[in-house]
Amino acid sequence: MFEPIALRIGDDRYVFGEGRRQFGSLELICDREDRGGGASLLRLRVRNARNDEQSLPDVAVELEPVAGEVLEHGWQSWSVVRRCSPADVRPKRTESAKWERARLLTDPDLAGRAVVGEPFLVSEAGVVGFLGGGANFAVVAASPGRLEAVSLLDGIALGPGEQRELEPLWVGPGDAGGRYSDFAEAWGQSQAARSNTRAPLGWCSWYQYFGKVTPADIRANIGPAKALGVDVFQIDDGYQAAIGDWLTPMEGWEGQLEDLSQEIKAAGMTPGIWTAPFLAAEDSRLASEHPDWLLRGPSGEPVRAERNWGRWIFALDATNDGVLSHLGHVFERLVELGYTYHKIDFCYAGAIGADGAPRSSTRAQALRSGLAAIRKGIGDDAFLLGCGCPFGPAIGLVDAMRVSADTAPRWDLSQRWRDDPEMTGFEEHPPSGRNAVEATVLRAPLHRRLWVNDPDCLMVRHYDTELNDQQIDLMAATIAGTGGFVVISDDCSRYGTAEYDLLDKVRSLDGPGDTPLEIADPFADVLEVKSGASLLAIDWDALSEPPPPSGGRSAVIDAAGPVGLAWARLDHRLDGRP
Ligand code: 9PG
Repeated sequence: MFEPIALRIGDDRYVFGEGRRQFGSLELICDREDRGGGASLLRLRVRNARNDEQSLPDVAVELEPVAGEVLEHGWQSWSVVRRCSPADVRPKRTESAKWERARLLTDPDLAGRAVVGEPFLVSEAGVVGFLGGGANFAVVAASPGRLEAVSLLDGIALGPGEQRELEPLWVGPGDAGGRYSDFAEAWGQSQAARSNTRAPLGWCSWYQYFGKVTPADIRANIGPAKALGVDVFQIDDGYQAAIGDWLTPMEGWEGQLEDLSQEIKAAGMTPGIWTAPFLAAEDSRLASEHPDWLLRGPSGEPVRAERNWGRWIFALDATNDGVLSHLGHVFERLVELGYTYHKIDFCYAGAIGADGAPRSSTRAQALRSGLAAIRKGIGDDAFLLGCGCPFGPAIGLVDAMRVSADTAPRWDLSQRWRDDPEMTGFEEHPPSGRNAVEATVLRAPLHRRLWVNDPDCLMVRHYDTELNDQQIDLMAATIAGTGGFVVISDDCSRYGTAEYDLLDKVRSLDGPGDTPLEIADPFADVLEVKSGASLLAIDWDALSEPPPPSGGRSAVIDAAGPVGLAWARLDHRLDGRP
């Protein structure tokens, strides 16, 4: 199972073999190490056998293909995560704009051509995936009758006689659920994961106030949040003059960041703040004052990383020393202003790279050095939460990672997202309650092995929402049953009995449920997530059935099956009854 069959170097294919071999002007050294229990590790090194510099092609190992279902798993927090057949490649994705494919996939050219595990593929026959992630990106691509583990070397230059070690490939045939945990364990260990940081109870402004948040909204929540036992009080997007200008307040926010951090601290909570450190809006001060810091394509034009906030957004070049010292400065300053909890968002922008431009470091190295500059700026004791972030380069630098698409105060996609042609084939990506639940459940085994999993915020409110009671319960159960990192995002000055009761129920699992998690069988009809003390069961068909003819897909959830089941099982274990 998963036996290596062939090597592919650029466009050339060779029979697989271990040891040292020369292919044209490149030498490849391949070792295989037994990791016990049937798992093994494949280590590849490439050496430039020429007398001059050469640019590295991608290097792939073709493996015996697998039958049955696999898990598509995209590289960053909001990428698609879903169970599917390797034949379900979603050809429509080839029609999406390049920037959209580049933000959701490690390799935009694979969109619509393969079902990809980035950087690991869970299948019914076991798991194949790359460890590490700070040196180079890598993916495992499946299509009918074909399985390839590809190291993406981004065309970087290797000097004469120089050698480079690629991230190692972990090959673990066997039971899918068990192997998923084994892989996550090995992955975390390979890059010194920060997996033991205490997870605070948080409050976040985004899912109640969105971009229109005001200092008055923040003040209205400080007292009530403290009364609920909130430890970290986090201001999200909406305080800054422009994307990129984090230290310049938007109108109405002058002087408020300083004042609010004092008030939050005086109430006994830790101030937290949102930034998107690798982005710069086209009309930001950052972009106009430091045009040399922008990532640029071969003809010199800034690379468009994002279409959001009603404009084009550029990416910073994280290989530029000026950018790295800028990041260090911004985060030192935010700490001086009192903020020691940092949600850093849209981090994929630090890793998109510019096609066709010469590179001295890989995209993974670029992102990792940017993240390291941020960690240095905030210091070792501050809490760092990655979001919109490719996973591998962040391991060992972040304390927590968003592992899902955005949640929303509605179960299904809003009309805006359903009408967006860019989303065709990526329907699991845009904000919705369902999308947050599905990815959170399918990524549960990463919790406390790579970091603390952030399932996105919990809205327990029964006002200002399109969610019905069952959907709110299911979302709460999912968060409680996947590690219990709870960040509420409601106007909590309006909480009543229903909200207090639900929050109590979720928080009762905080301690006992916060252990490394196992998925019994990722492909089961009723998917079970187990911690040391809790069991969350989700009826998968009820989550993902197509819409009934009469209306939205949420009707399926109204049938109460998965909701009742989830809470029944959680309560069952909590009470200690058989
Ligand atoms: C603030 C928000 C919140 C949220 C983050 C992130 O695909 N998209 O267009 C897309 C837009 C926003 C987004 C995620 C994806 O949300 O996850 O919690 O902080 O930014 O702008």
